[in-house]
Amino acid sequence: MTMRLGIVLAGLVISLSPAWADVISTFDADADGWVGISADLPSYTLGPEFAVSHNAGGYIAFADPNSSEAFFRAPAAYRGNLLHYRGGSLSWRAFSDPEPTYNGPLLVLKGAGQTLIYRSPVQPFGTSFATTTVTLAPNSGWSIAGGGAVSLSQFQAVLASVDEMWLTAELYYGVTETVALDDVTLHSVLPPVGVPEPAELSILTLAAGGGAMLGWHRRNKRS
Ligand SMILES: [Ca+2]
Repeated sequence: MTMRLGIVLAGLVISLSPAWADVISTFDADADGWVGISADLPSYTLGPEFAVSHNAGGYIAFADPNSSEAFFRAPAAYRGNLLHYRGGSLSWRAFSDPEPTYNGPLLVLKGAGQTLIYRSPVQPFGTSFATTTVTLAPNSGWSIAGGGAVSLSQFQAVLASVDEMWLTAELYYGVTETVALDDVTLHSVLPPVGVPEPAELSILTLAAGGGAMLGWHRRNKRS
C-alpha cells in the first residue's frame, strides 16, 4: 500500500513537470545544440554557421570567424513561445581573449517579424568568466534594430514567437578574439496565473501524500 502510494506520488510529481521551468545549458558534456553564427548589422540577417569548440572545463568557445558580427545561436529549447519567461531573465557567463574592446549588442531576439536587441551601457565581460543578466521586459537596454524603443506589446509579440536568440561572441575590434560561454539560464519569475509554482506543487503533493499515509498508519494501528 505504502509502496503503491509512493509510486502514485512519484508519477504525480513527474506529470506536473512544468513548461515554465528554467532552461539551462552548463555545457558539461557537449555544446548542447549551441552553434556560432555571423550576421551583418544592422539587418541582423542570419549568416553562415560555425562549430563552437567544447572545452573539457565544461564551457564552449567561439573564435571570431570573420569581420561580420559573431554570435552564439541558441538551440530550440530557447526559442518558440517564451511568454512564460516575461519579466524573467536570461543570464550567462562569458569572457574574451584578448580583453574586450567592443561593446555591441549583447542579446538579439528575433520573432514576429521584429528584431530586438539588448545593449549594456557598460561592458559586462573581461578576460575571466563574468555573469551578465538581461531582464526579459522592455526596459531602456532594449531597442528595435534600426532604432526605437520597444513597447510592451511589441516585446510580448516577439517573446511569444522567438525564431532566433543570439548571444554576443563579438567583443573585440578585429578578427582576433575567442569568446567563451557557460551557464546560460533562461529563468521565469512567475508561474502562469492561478497555477502554483512547481516547488509548491511538489510540497503540496507530498504533504497530501504524507497526510494520507499518516492516516493509513493510524487506521492500521487502531485495528
Ligand atoms: Ca559549465
